Amino acid sequence: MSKPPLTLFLAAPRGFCAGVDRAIKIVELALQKWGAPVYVRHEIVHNKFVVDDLRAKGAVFVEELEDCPDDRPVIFSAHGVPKSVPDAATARQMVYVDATCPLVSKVHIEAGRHHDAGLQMIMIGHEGHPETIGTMGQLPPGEVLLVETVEDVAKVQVRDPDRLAFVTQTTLSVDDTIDIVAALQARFPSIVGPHKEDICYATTNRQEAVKAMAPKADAMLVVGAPNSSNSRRLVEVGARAGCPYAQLVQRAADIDWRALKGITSMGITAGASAPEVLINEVIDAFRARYDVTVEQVETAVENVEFKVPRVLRQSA
Ligand code: 0CN
Ligand code: SF4
Repeated sequence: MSKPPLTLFLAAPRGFCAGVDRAIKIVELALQKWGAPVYVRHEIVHNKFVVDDLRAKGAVFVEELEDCPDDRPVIFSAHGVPKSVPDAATARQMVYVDATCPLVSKVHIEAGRHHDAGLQMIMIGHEGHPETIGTMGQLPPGEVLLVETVEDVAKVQVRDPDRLAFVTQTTLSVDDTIDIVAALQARFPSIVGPHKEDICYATTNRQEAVKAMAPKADAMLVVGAPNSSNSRRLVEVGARAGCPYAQLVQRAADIDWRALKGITSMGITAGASAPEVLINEVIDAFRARYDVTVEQVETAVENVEFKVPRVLRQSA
């Protein structure tokens, strides 16, 4: 029986960003330099397959610094950590390497600068996400107020409406954040902030590509993990841009083929923490069932690269 035809739109850019690439490299280089075990506080990036692969090479993943011994190196995940974490590691004389993405560190520095200038901070982010915890944890408790929605902006209680600044999580929905920033500026006209927000280039570019691809496709899959904020935002963006079916899958085995019955076009993208092998696995699953014609939907070309910390460079 001949396979049904399928146009497979591939969003570009998709998959790994420079911060994820660097964070994974840091764990690999640390294992080379110090041998196993090397401890990693939190999933280095939000992807089970990346984590399992590094675990097989000798990394030990824990949620808290207290779960690490004093005498083994520890790496902090790409999402960033509260100031108390490196402080505690220093107090215990531990060797640590910070794999926080430089674009997250930039937000930490911004928050510190505003605080030093005497401004109270508002963070736009998702409650409980490690990046939000890390950024809020740059300042003393109570100094950063969290808003998640436009409704939260109306409710937030500030110390002085004329002495405020805002920062954002790097992996938010660009469109939702525009609305939240506008609400903040309407309620607090003198609020200080970044030029637009702190959403990173990778998040922005992946959402742009989905917006271009989604209206053309009968259905769309985002390769990524359920705890990956940027991946989940891509599903929302796809649905809002008019794709009738947008779903997150960790790998090919998660594809609900019955839901895709009758489609003639399909869009595929991947979150910033999803490895290329899993994207290819998903594409191959379509090739096995359909006569696939691949079309790239490219809205940007990325050439960002971040260096690993100096302590790991000589062994590279
Ligand atoms: O999926 P990630 O590990 O993290 P979130 O999207 O949940 O923040 O991707 C890397 C992003 C960072 C920092
Ligand atoms: Fe850095 Fe953005 Fe990648 Fe997060 S998604 S690691 S902030 S480049």
